[in-house]
Formats: sequence, C-alpha cells, structure tokens
Amino acid sequence: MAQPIGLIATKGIELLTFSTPNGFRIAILLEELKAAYNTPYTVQSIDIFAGVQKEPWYLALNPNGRIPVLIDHDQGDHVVTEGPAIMSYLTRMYDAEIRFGFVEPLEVSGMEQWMSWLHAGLGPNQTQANFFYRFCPARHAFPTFRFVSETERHYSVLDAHLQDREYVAGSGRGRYSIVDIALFPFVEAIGVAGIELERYPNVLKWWERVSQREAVKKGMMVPSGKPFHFGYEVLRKMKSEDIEGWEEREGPLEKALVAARREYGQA
Ligand SMILES: N[C@@H](CCC(=O)N[C@@H](CS)C(=O)NCC(=O)O)C(=O)O
Repeated sequence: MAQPIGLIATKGIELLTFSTPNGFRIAILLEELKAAYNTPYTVQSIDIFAGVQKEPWYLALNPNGRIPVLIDHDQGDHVVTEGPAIMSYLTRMYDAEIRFGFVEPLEVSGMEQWMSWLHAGLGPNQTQANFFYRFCPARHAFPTFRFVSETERHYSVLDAHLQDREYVAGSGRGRYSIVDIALFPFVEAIGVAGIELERYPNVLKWWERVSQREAVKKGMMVPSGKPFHFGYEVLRKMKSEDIEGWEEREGPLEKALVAARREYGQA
C-alpha cells in the first residue's frame, strides 16, 4: 500500500496517527468534538513499522519522529506534537462549551494532577512494562519485575481513587473529561504487559463505562478501521479460545514474569 508522502488537507484539522494508545486518545477527542460541535478532521495513517515517522517530510513536522501530530490548517498550518499538548490545544481551541475540561480552578487543578500522574507515572511505566514483558527479544528478569510491578502499583492508586467515582477528575463523582480520554487507551492495552484488568474492580467499572461512549468506540478504530489488535476484549477472547496459538506464545512470557516476581518480589 502506498505510504503518505506529505499533508493532504488545506483546511481544518489534519491528524497523523497510528493504531497505538498515544494515537487513539487524540482520535477519541476528535470524535468527541465531532459529535459535540460537528468539527470535522482529516486523518492519515502513519505506519510506524514501515518507518514513515522517520521520513524527512514527517520529521520537518515533528523532529521527534513519533505519532501523533496534529496540523491546524485554519491556524496558519499550526503544528502540535505530544499527546497532552495536542489535547490541551484541541480543548482550548475547539471545546467552546468546555464539555471535556473544567472551569472551576480546583477542578482544573485536580485534572492537571491526574494528567501529570498519567504522563509522568503510569504511561512511562506501562510502556516499559510492555517492552520488557512482551516486545524485548530476550527476557530480562529485573526490568520486567520492576516495570510490571510499578505499573500495577499505579493501577492500585487509580483503583482506590475510583472507589466512589465515575470519572477520574471533577468534584463529587467526577465528570468525563480529557483525563478519561487520555487514560482510556492505556487501560484498554493493559493486557500487553500481562496484567489483568479484573484485579482492579473500580478501574474495570470505569473502563466499561467509558467504553460505552460512541466517540470512544469510533476513536479506537482510527486510523485502521479495525478493532485494536491488543484491545482488552480482543486479548481476553484470544486467551479464552486459544486463538493464534495464544497458549504457546504467551506461556513463556507469563512464566518469565512469575519467575521474575519470585526472584525479586521481596526486593
Ligand atoms: N510523548 C509522545 C509519545 C509518542 C509515542 O511514543 N509514539 C509512538 C507510538 S505509541 C511512536 O510514534 N513510535 C514510533 C517510533 O518510536 O519510531 C506523546 O505523548 O505523543
């Protein structure tokens, strides 16, 4: 299939993205803005396995060579990189009624704290847990133990926070906001690091609640048009029905984690 070679839109918002948690959250927010305000957007799939994010035209937009990138053609082709900055930009510019953020300063402060917790805590640890548990060509006991247990610790913090809440930020039981949108694809991908969502019952209930939203369902299909290969339901089904040789493929990863926990669990 021909790969993108440059921008294709001349007006409105253009999103360059791929089917990963960092990409999905921008697509979910754009779908929410489309549903709320009829804000259209153009999307291009940047195949990170084919290295499109390292092509000169792409690096000219984002020298960091990663997805997602957002271009606002209605603002002099303004380029925004980095997920949290893209989400802030979109809500500031396109969420006129502040449906996905907060106005009240203490609620804004709460939202900022959970955004920081996600981007400096859960996100980096889960990304490394994914790598050492699954994608690294060899098994390394200590980093596997370290990053999986740090990820689990973060989920325990989130689970306790969600005890009496429906959404992560906002007063009372909370209100759906960009924190929930930013967090959702990470929770959706929790199985990549071999962690079971069922261990965190309040996070599970939150995940079920957020998954019901039409914009979330649509955003999780951008840009491939297919369900996320590592989505929680997809992995659960593969495991229970032993699809694609699940047992044979996953068994060694699970065993390596059990052994790493045994070796370093008391460290
Ligand atoms: N800090 C960035 C992270 C973006 C990121 O890590 N993107 C990954 C996909 S999830 C990527 O483009 N990887 C390709 C590469 O590293 O070459 C953000 O929040 O947007």
